[in-house]
Amino acid sequence: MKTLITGGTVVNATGATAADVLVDGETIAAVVAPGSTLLGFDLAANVDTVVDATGKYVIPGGIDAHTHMEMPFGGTFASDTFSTGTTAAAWGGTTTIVDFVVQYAGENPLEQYAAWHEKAAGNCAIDYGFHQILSDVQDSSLTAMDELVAEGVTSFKLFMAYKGVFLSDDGQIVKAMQKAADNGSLVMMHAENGSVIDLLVQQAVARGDTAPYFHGLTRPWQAEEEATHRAIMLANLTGAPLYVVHVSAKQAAEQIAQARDLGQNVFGETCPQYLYLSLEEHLGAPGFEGAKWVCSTPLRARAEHHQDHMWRSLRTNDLQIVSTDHCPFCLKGQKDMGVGDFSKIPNGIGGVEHRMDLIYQGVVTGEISLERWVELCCTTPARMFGMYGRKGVVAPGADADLVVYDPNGHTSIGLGKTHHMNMDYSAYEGFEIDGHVDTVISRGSVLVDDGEFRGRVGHGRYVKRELSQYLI
Ligand code: DUC
Ligand code: ZN
Ligand code: ZN
Repeated sequence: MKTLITGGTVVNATGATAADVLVDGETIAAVVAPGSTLLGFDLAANVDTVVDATGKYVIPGGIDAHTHMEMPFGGTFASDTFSTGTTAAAWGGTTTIVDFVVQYAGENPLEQYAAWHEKAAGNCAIDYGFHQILSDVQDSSLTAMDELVAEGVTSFKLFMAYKGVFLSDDGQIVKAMQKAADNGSLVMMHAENGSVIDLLVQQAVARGDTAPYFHGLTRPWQAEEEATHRAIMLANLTGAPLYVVHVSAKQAAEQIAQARDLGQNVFGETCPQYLYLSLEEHLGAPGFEGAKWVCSTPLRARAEHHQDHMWRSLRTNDLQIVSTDHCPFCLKGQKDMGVGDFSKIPNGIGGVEHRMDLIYQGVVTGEISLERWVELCCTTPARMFGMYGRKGVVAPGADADLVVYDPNGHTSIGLGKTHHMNMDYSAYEGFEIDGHVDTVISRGSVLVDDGEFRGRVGHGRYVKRELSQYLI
């Protein structure tokens, strides 16, 4: 099966150029000048399918390196299964996710890893890899880290918050970092000071400050900055590379920038919610509505300019990746567990479907370049998490994961409009996007075309990842 994508502008992180893309089977066979006969024959006449991309961008399939499909959390499960979540991702131009295997205290990481394979196998519409969450870091966890790296799980997430659920103490963090420094894997950090947050939450609830807004006030930027700084110091001590997830506070981004300026292998991601949404407008919505946007790290005050700072950090490469931290919960039956007590609202926002569109808006408004959009959403995730070459680039030999994106198209986000995630609300309801995901191809198979889902749950394969290809 051969496909030719003609007439488009191929956009890689390194540049944009008018080119045709020849797909042979599951891989990209050639990227050639439009109408080229370099390969010795008229390409268009010798393929099975021609996709006309005139006036459109042809980009690598999106990689969302931070998702939580059907995650057991907050007394319930994230509402997207691997099946619904990866289908929604495909609609939005994402062709690979890296999801988190969960290990709660006392559980065996390897058994959990096997359990996550069972959940995902045969149930994904797009390719998927795994990071491993470690909570209590036992000696057996350290041996498991080596075995997991051999399985293609080359990154480990630790938490400095959620005591009794996920939190690792500083000694446990150092142990895991020592192992990562030794075996070349990457430590991902949820950087918030959990003890301080637990105290502030307890005091707020005792005072009767129970509305969703107080979720934000009890997870202040100081708790994020302090934990980010501590994580950087512990990484420095051990020589382990560090990737800070879901950065939302400008002070935390500054900590990362300073460490990078000193030459340390420290990286950071932010998420669309921290670029677009805010404490005042969303978490602070009247009544219980703010529950829709309860996630951690929390949305920050627009008056303090965190959102502007996140865009700036993406421009300056102080932050390297945009992921979604896709962790959806329905309002009815899930978020509403926290009516009268914000601390019982399951933490999480769904957005796997909208990342490519939302970050493209940064190109439209001049926040980032076209190439930087691709770099943040496709290429750096591939490099950071050991998939580059196969994923994250439009080049011969790479998997034919491709998106035809129409800059003149339009997308209306919201229920009954563009919304395929298993959530009873949209965190981005009413957003109007300049741009449209027209065609999505995963390893040569068309998943989405012209407003129709043509993919198949079960098409997605496990991606065994290499060590990070991004370290200095
Ligand atoms: N933050 C969330 O909002 N949800 C899942 C876990 C996390 O760290
Ligand atoms: Zn987290
Ligand atoms: Zn997360």
